[in-house]
Amino acid sequence: MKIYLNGEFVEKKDAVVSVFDHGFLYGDGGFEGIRSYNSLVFKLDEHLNRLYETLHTLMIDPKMTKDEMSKAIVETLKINNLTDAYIRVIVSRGEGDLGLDPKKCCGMANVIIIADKITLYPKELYNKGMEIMTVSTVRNHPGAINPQLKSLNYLNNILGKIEAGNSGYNEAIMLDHQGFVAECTGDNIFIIKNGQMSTPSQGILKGITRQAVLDIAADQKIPARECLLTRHEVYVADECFLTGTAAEIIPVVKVDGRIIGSGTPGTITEQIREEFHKRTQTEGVKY
Ligand code: PXG
Repeated sequence: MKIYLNGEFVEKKDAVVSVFDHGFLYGDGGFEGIRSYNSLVFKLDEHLNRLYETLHTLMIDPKMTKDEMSKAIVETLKINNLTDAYIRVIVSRGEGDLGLDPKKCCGMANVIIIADKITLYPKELYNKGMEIMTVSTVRNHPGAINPQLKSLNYLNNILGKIEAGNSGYNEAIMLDHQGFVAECTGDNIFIIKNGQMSTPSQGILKGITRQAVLDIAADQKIPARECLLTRHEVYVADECFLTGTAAEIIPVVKVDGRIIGSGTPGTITEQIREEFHKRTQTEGVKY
C-alpha cells in the first residue's frame, strides 16, 4: 500500500509524522472520508469543498489548491490499483511545541491521503435493517466545536460510539444541545412518515450522502424537508435509515426498543438505496 504524504508516495511503514504534530497532540486538523466506485470518485468536489471550509475555519493552509488535492487523490487511487475504495484525506496543523498555540507551529500542515477498502457494517444488516439506541452523550454545541466541522477532534462522536457499544449497539442517535435528534455518531439520519421524508436541520455534519439522498428525493418527487425532529417522531415513523460515505444507506428497524414501521426495511428506503447505488456506479470524477 502506497500512502500520499506531503507530495510523495511512501510505503505504509514509512508513512509517519512527528509526535509533535498538533493533529496528534490536540486533534488539530481536518479530514474527509470519500468513496470511489467503478473508477469514479463520488462527489469529489463536494468533499473537497467541505474539507477546505473546515480548514478555513481552523485557519490551516494545506498549501495545495483544491485542484491539486483532487489530482493527489486520483494519483493515490491509481498507484494503489483501486477501482472501489474508501479514501481518507487528513490535513493536520503540523509540528509545533507542547503548547496549544497554533501560531507556534511550523506552518507546514501535514497532508496525508490513504486509500483502502472498508465495509462498515456486516452485509446482513443492510438487508435486515439495524437496531440503534439514543445515547446520553449530547452532540457538540454549535458554539463550541460546530458539528459542521469535520475536524480531527472526534471525541464527541467516539464517546457516543463507546456508549452505544457498551449497550451492544453498532450505531446510536445523538441529540443536539436542545434535545432534538441531531445525527448518529458517524451517519446522518432520515425518517419517512406518510410519504414525507425528513432529516434534522441542526446540530449535524452536513453529510455529502445526506445531500445525495435529498437530491434523489427531489428527482423522484418524494417530498423531503430539513427540520427539527424529536425522538417521538422517529419512534412513530414508517421508515428510518442512516446515510454516510462509509455506511452508504442503511435501513433502521428499531430505535430505543421501538419497532419502526413494519420492522423491516421500508419501500422508499429501498427505492432510494437502489438509485443511490446506480448513481455511485455512473457519476463522479473518472480515473
Ligand atoms: N455525521 C457525522 C458525525 C459523520 O462523521 C456523517 C454524518 C456522514 O457524512 P458523509 O459526508 O460521509 O455522508 C459523518 C461521516 C466511521 C466514520 O468510521 C464515519 C464518518 C467519518 C469517518 C469515519 O464510522 N462519517
